[in-house]
Amino acid sequence: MSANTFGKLFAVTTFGESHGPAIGCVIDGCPPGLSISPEDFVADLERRATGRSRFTSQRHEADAVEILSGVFEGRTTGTPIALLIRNTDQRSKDYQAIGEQFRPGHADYTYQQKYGVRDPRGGGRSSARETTMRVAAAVIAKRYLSERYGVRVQAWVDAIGPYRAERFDRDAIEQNPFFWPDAEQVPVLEAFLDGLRKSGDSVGARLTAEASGVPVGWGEPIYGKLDAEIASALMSINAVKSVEIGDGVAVASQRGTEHRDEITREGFQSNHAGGILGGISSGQTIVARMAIKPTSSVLIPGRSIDRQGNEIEIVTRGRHDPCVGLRAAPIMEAMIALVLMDQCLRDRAQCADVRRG
Ligand code: EPS
Repeated sequence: MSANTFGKLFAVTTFGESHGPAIGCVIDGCPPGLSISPEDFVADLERRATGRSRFTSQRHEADAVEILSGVFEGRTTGTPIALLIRNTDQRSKDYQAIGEQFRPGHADYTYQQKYGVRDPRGGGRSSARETTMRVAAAVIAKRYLSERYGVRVQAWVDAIGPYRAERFDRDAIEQNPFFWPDAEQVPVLEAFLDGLRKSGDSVGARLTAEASGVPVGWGEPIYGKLDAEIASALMSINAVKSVEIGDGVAVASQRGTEHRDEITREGFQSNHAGGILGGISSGQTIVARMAIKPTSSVLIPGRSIDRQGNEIEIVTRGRHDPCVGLRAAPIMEAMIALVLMDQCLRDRAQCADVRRG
């Protein structure tokens, strides 16, 4: 399979399957001198991991990062950084039937058709497990962006099924298992997800992310626009079905006088553009949204076919997420941070001598 590398100057290649011996990545192009240790990965990997609340898959992975290269005495050396995480809690017998069947709404069908062969155990390479390495690689990008530019990327969930966040309290986001910005709604969400889990069904979610502190000038028109690369990066996350930048789909009903962000000596007076104009960061906060479909592995029987084309009734057993969007906030942050890191290095390569006012 090709296309497992992401980024031009900060290039991340991921590898590994959900039930294989390990997953890993190689990061090429990281600036030298950045301090990194295995402990630095713990917080973000925990935020993304399964089994940390009753509302996610109960697979328990240690997600311990081994740094195999590119770091000497705690600092990056500028050479390729290889990270490895060994899989320790595979339960492949859950997937015996799936090897011969296609879950409706899952990549099982298209992987089989495209390659003529697939590793069905845990979804193989199509598993959400692959996103672990994106989050790990982005720990390095986030640290560089934060130390060098003060960039901060934060994502949260603001819609789950029929529920919408009613208030926005940034401090609440990391205090509940839903990355939800309104603490008062958390008991309602708990009851909803408990009921959903018992019923054997799943549900979709929407997330929003902000990147603050991004300087003006990152992004490469025409075919490397910052918004285009963020959209592509977010769309590459499993189960993402829509991406919006700034006001997103709402621009369709806006007037020019409503949408434009007026500029005074104090700066922009609004941020409908989501911090990007002409594919280049404007210096305002970058705002992106994405919608994640409901997990396709559900306990409720549905119609499908097997590899021989026979019609079957399929029921997926095993340890699945009732709402995979609940684990997507750190993944969304990671993809935005990786795009920003790459665009930062690309901007410096071409425009380091430009004086910006
Ligand atoms: C996943 C199915 C489950 C999840 C997995 C994603 O795998 P398993 O059946 O092996 O428990 O646990 O998520 C992870 C392991 C992870 O680290 O994100 C899927 O079908 O995508």
